[in-house]
Order: sequence, then structure tokens, then C-alpha cells
Amino acid sequence: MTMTDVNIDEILAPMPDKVKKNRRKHIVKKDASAGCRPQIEANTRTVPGIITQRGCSYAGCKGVVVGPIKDMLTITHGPIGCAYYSWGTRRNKARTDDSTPPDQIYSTMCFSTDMQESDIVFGGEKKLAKMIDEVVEIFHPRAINICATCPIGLIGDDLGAVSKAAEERHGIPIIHYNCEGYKGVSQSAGHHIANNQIMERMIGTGTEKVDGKYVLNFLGEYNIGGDAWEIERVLEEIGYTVGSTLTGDSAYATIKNMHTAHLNLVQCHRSINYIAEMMETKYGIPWLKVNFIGIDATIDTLRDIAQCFGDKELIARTELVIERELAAVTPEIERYQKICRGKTAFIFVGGSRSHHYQFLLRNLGMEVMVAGYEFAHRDDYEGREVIPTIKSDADSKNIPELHVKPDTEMYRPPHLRLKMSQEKYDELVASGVLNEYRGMYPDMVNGGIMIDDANHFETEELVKVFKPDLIFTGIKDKYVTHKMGLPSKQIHSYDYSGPYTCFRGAVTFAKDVAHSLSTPAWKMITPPWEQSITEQR
Ligand code: CFM
Ligand code: HCA
Repeated sequence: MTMTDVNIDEILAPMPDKVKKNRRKHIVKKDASAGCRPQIEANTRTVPGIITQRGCSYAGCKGVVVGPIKDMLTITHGPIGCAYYSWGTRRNKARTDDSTPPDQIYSTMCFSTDMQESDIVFGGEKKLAKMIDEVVEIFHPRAINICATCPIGLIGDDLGAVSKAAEERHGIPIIHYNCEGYKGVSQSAGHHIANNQIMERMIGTGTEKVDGKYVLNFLGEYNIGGDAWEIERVLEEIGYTVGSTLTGDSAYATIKNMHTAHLNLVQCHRSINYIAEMMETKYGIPWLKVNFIGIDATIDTLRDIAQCFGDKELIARTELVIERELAAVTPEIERYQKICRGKTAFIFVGGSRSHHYQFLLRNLGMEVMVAGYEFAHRDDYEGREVIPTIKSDADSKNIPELHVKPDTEMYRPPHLRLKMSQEKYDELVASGVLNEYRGMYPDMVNGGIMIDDANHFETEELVKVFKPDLIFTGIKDKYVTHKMGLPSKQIHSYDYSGPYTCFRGAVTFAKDVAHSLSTPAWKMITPPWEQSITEQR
């Protein structure tokens, strides 16, 4: 069977009719001959009972966006499980810096009000207030985050009132997030809630101007396995100053002054686009979509950034650094390409990596046949540059207190974002100097499958059809594929590896992938259900 022969309806055939009808809208096959981009259903509620890979709003707010801010003490208000299971699993690395001494780093710790039955019945506000007093006395943090879990919304604890009273008692910012897990349909709603509070309570509250000729902020980069550090190394060598990242290895102390930067770079658009948009509106800071995953993607990105400033010296220095980095990694990449070339993969991640990593895999000679997101929105799949407004965003319906309505205020034409005339922008794009940002579909291989909120059943069926050599997944489906005799690599946490960004990161990734592909273990295992009874004994 060739890739283009794959029949999605046959794959879904065993499902009940109602479920089949629902799931069919979440799966699209790339058909290059069709020309237009098909619509995919995304950011809608998962069919109950299906084994989804998704998480919740609390995970998106606390685990993803605000938890990594290293000098803020983040309290999970709720029963202990949510705090415990979001403790230390995401590999968002942090280290001391000029403004953050070691005893002010709290992102590796776990704080929770540990709500008990009586707190649920009689209310948890007093317990939370007491806990704030205790952590201030013991740790003296600069600022505190308080994240709500499901029961908090249900019993109606007023986090805003508790935080405000505690701020008056202690004289430090205490920022609360009504990110109860059930809000929205996935982590995505939690990103949005976090973005709004960071914008309102942190950015712009500082008074120090970040020094540097070209000051960048780096949005949507979480320093998983040290990714942000590798990017910063390259950016600094070219001559940029990184004011702050959001939020990998970031600090409240520097986030406050982010409004003084010249340009915002956006790596993960899904989790942080709201802040990029709001900073543009409020402070006039333009933003540029970037991708530091993949060698060619990194080169394009570095050139794009230099082009935004248009300084000849900066452009020349960019070329110099590209040349040097490339020379250092090319022989190693070529070595690993010999193992990787021609191999195929699946990739299922949250909301942006399944697109970004296709570039890096192509550098190794590999193709992604099935790519899926857990909670991306339609524009992440369908592409951004030709769709100025998206009308079907569930976030705006589910969370009435949102400050930015993504449908109405976002996705301004790129030339306006980059403060260029339309003519100048078109000219730079046409000459290949500035790259247009694209979504997953335009960059998929013909015949490949794009899938939203994939479940275990579909994953297994797609594996049987496509027989990929490697699967990139998270913890929830890693072992499902192992049981099918397939190697898998966690692409959320990189298992224990990383960084994977820029040039050197590409080599580390290539090495890990080559190891996975060449280990003989997978061919040696006979799963128990394929063994005879005597073998099993
Ligand atoms: Fe952005 Fe992320 Fe992702 Fe994401 Fe995540 Fe993550 Fe992810 Mo896991 S912020 S959308 S909510 S790139 S935690 S660092 S790996 S699912 S693809
Ligand atoms: C989250 C965090 C997560 C989970 C990873 C996984 C991460 O969504 O709450 O499922 O393996 O990257 O740590 O996406």
C-alpha cells in the first residue's frame, strides 16, 4: 500500500457511529493535488471515554507557563495530587543568575495547601492565607503565584480576595490564576489564563531598561533539557541581548522589564501568542515567529531576526556565526544521516512541536508520516499566513473573563507586526530573505496524516498501517508503542537528553534518534501475547 492509499474511514470503522462521525473531522490526509487547505476540527471537547493524551487547564497554567518562573513561589491550592503530579516532570531547567541567587529558586520545589475533606466542606481560604504567611516567613520570595485546581472553583474559594489581603500584609505581588482543571477543553485554556495574568500583573511593572543595542524577548521557550540556553548562546554570539524568556529559566525580576525590548521572538506560538499580541498592542513591540528546531529552520530564523533590524553589520555577523556553527556540526550530522536516512516517524505532542520537529527530522533524511497535536487550534494545523482571522475558537466561549479574544484581535498581517510596508515585506519574502511562517498542513509530506487529539486506538491502527520506524510521543502513549515492538522517544521531556535546539542540539537529537533506530532490542522481543503458553512460563 502506498501512503496515498491509506483510508481513514477504514481505520475508524470499528468505532460506534457517533464517535466515528466526531473523530473523522479531526483527521486529515494531505493531498497536495487538492490545492486548498482542508479544515480540521480542533480545540473541541474530547469524546468521553476515549483515551486521550490531553491534560487540563491547571497543567497548562501551572505546569507549563507559570511554574517555570524560577524566583516565584508557586502554590497549588487544592488536594495534594495535582501539585505532586506536576512536580518536576517537565524538565524546565533553571539556574542562578545575576538577579537570582540559589536560595531564590523555587521552581524545583512543590508547594500545596493539601486540601482535606473538612477544607472542601468548610472552605479553604483560611488555610491558603495561613500558607502564604508561612511561605513568606520561611522563604521570603519576591512574588507568589497561586494556582487553583478543580475543587477550588466548585467550593467557591475567592482567590482574588485572599491574594489581595496577603499582598497588603506582606508587600509583595501575589498573583492568582483561576485555572481550575475543568476550564476549557485542554491545557490550552490554562495557557491563556496564565498569559493574561503575566501581562496584567508582571510585564511593565519594572522600571529598569534592559541594556543592549538589540534586545530580544524569547516567548514560548521553556528551556526543556536546556533548549533556551543553547539558543541564547547563539543569539548572544551574534550580538543580541535576551531580556527575558517566557518562561524557561525566567525570573519575575526580569519579566517585569520585558516591555523595554525591541523585538519579541515567538517559538511556541500556541502557548504564548496572547502575550505577543498584547505586548504589540500595549507597548508597540513587534513579534516574529521563529523556529530553532532543525538546522535549516535555525538558519532561516537567524536570518529573519537580523532582517527585522536591517543592520548590515548584524546581517554579516549572523552569516559568520551560521558558517562557524554549521562547519562544527556538519560532519557529525552526516555520520548520523547514514543511519537515519529513509526512515519514517510519527510525532504526537502538545501544540507546536509536531510541526517544528519535522524540519529537524528532514535534516536527518527522515519523513513524518503521521503528525498530531493534543490541543492545538485550527490555525496551528492549517497555517497562519493565509488565514488572518479564525472564527472557531472554543476558548473565547468557555472563559468569559479572557482579556484578549483570539478570534477578533489576533493574526494581524505580518508586515504590520514587523513594522514594514506591505511592499517591503512582500519583497523580502519573494526574494527568500524573510520566511513566511507556515502551519503543519503546508509542511506535511503528501499522503501524510494530520490528526487532532489522537487516542490509543487510532495510534495503534495507524502504526499497523504505516509501520513507522520510530514514534515521538509523551509518557502516556510511550509504552503502548513499546508493546508493539516499536522504539519511541519522548519528545516532551526528551527522556533524559537535550538540548535539541540550534546546531549543537541537532547533533544531540541525531545521536539519540540514531541510537533508537539502531538498537537491536526491538527485534528480539516477542510480546507475551505472541508467545506460546510454555514460553510464557
Ligand atoms: Fe508549546 Fe511546549 Fe508544545 Fe506546550 Fe506542553 Fe511542552 Fe508540548 Mo509537553 S508549551 S505547546 S503545553 S512547545 S509541556 S514545552 S512538550 S505538550 S508541544
Ligand atoms: C503537560 C506537560 C507535558 C506532559 C508530557 C507527557 C510535558 O501537558 O501537562 O505527557 O509526557 O511536556 O511535560 O506535556
